[in-house]
Amino acid sequence: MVEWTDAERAAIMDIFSKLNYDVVGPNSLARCLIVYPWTQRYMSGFGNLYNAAAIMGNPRVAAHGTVVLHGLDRAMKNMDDIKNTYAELSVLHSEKLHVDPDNFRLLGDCITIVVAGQMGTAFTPEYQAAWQKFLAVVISALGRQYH
Ligand code: HNI
Repeated sequence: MVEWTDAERAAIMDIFSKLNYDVVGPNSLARCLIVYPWTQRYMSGFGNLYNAAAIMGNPRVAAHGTVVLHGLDRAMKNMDDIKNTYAELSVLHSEKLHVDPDNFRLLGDCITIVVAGQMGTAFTPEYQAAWQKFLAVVISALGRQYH
């Protein structure tokens, strides 16, 4: 069971309250596909990923980026039981999509960079500490069903 202080809970809630999921999601996933091009292999059905401009303008990438942010929103709303909240999602990524779990950390890093860019100075070291802990729990839960 993950323990959260009141300050950590408040920081995570405040961060999400400030995010536009339709901006952060698409920018984060596009960034991940550009910075770590091997992650594109999972999006082969997404159409044109030929270069950074194509990826940034790809509507399937944008739509899926938003889906990912709403996935994180579910974890935020279930901070005391992220592991079970993500059990099915972990099985999906493991057994159906065969996503290498290391890629969760790569996408997580890209999301963090976009969140920091969106929030600017409001993304304090204390906020980042809570955010990194939240992402670590999410990534651990997503990797839970991998064998
Ligand atoms: Ni991920 C589908 C959430 C990381 C590749 N992913 C989903 C769905 C959610 C989701 C939610 C939709 C499930 C459904 O349809 O029921 N993915 C997340 C979250 C993270 C994550 C919260 C980590 C922060 N996914 C990744 C990574 C990759 C990835 C790192 C590959 C690099 N995900 C996929 C693919 C799909 C997917 C591929 C299916 C998309 C589709 O439309 O078929």
